[in-house]
Formats: sequence, C-alpha cells, structure tokens
Amino acid sequence: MRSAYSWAVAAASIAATALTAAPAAPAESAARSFERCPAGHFCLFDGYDGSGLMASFRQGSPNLAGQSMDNRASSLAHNVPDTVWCVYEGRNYTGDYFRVYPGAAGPLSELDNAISSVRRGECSP
Ligand SMILES: [Ca+2]
Repeated sequence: MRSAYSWAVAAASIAATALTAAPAAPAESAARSFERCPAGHFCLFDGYDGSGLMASFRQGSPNLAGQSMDNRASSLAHNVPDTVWCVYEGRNYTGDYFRVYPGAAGPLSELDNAISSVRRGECSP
C-alpha cells in the first residue's frame, strides 16, 4: 500500500517564517531556522523547526545515509522555484512518499525520522 500526502500548510508556514525573519533577526535564531536553506536548494533538518543537522540538495539523494540523514529528518525547506520534490520512506525512491511544493517549510509529520531518499521532480512510485 502506498499513500501520498500533500503539503497543505506549506504556504502559511513559509509566510510566517518570512515575517519573523524580517530585518534584524538575531544571527543565533536565524542559524537554527529554515532560512539556513540556500536559494535553489531542498533541505532536510534533524530538528522539527529547521534546527540541528541540515542536508541540502540540488537534485536529491537515493540514500540519505550518505548525508548522515537516513531516518533522521524531522523538518524540511523547499527553496527551489517551480519544481515539485518528492521524499520517500525507502531508499532508491521506494515505499511511502509525499510530494513537496515550492516554498514549503515545516515539520515532517507523517514521515518523521523515516525518510531515506529524496529527489527533484514528481513522485513516481
Ligand atoms: Ca530527527
């Protein structure tokens, strides 16, 4: 059985983040947040709120163990314009998955500490 989850709250989440990031956000807080994810990258974080270890991608990874992020990501940030990304429970883009839309930033609820691969583009089971 496969299931797909959409990222419904993404737009609201990134909007709130952008507001709090305004001019004089302390460096300490910025370093722990989703804004660490560079433009043009898709990022995974160990912590729920963009904190902890971060792995950033331009194309993806078939095995997140290579980025020390296997079964570890608890939140994500999607800073790639105009491109859907897909995260998978299994290695090599297998198992449960969900698609992530541009601008998304927030905690992983369904696949918390369970993602093992991720790639740019539409989900293809
Ligand atoms: Ca985690």
